[in-house]
Amino acid sequence: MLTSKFSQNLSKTAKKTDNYLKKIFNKKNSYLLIKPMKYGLFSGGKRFRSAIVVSTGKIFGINNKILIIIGAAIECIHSYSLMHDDLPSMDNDSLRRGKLSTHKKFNEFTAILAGNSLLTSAFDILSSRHLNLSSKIKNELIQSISMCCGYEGLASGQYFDLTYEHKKISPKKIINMQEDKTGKLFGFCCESIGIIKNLSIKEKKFLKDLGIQIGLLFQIVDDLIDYCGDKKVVGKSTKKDAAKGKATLVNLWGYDKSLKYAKKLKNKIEKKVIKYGDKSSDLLDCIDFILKRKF
Ligand code: GRG
Repeated sequence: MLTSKFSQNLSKTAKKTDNYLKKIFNKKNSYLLIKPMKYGLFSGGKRFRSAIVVSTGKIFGINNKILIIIGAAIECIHSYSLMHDDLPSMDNDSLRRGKLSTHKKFNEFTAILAGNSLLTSAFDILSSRHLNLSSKIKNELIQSISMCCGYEGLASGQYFDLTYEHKKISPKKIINMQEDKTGKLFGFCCESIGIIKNLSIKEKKFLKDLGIQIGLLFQIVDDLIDYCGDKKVVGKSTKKDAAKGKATLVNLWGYDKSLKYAKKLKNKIEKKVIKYGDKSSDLLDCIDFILKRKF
């Protein structure tokens, strides 16, 4: 069960993130792509990446409004990646967050263009005057998120995820692929805090690597949920990875060994976070949620 404190925090952050995003997109309803963009963006996501930004930012005493804006930009990219992930040429899924995936609700070209527009909206949000940070910091944030999403990050991870289907892939390669596909965006969630606080290169790298490990744990648990989760609870089809011959640790090692690996990884992450003392309790709650989650 989720602790009530954690679920309250998560829904508070989700609400604030959604309110910020609604303020931006509700003003733009006259543009026809806004409808599919909003469909994919406001379809009931947990906003867990926003929660990672807010809880990491809390450790360093960063203003909540700044954290919500950064989280909003990240959630645009996350929703974009899900829209494209569901496309027929990628994972070809009809269900997402308990609803028709965007290309099923609209059509394929609309989902591609709405997804692309959510990506560019993230850059718009990070460069906006509402984000009360210096141009130098905004520039570094945009540069870092760009690298997380492209050929060094999400896009590369997705490329290998699709390329590895029905092949025997080593655990090391699976982990590298998942660190790129899912970990790198989490890496940015934590690294962004180091950028805002103007920390040393070493400290920023520590935060980025911490986020990547959190993202890897999140992905491994996602694969465990795919293996044994309930479609109604998860909001998307389950048991797809085996059918598609996906290169996952669960498909390679089985459920029990993968769960054991995930628990070890969780301990490793917690040891890193604990060094931040009392202020890290919200981030520790987020990490705890990852292994407990059923959706
Ligand atoms: C360059 C951004 C970009 C995308 C193109 C399609 C693609 C490349 C990458 C896909 C990456 C992907 C789908 C990773 C899966 C990550 C994952 C575990 C998603 C589920 O996240 P949750 O549970 O979802 O946070 P909700 O619905 O709660 O938001």
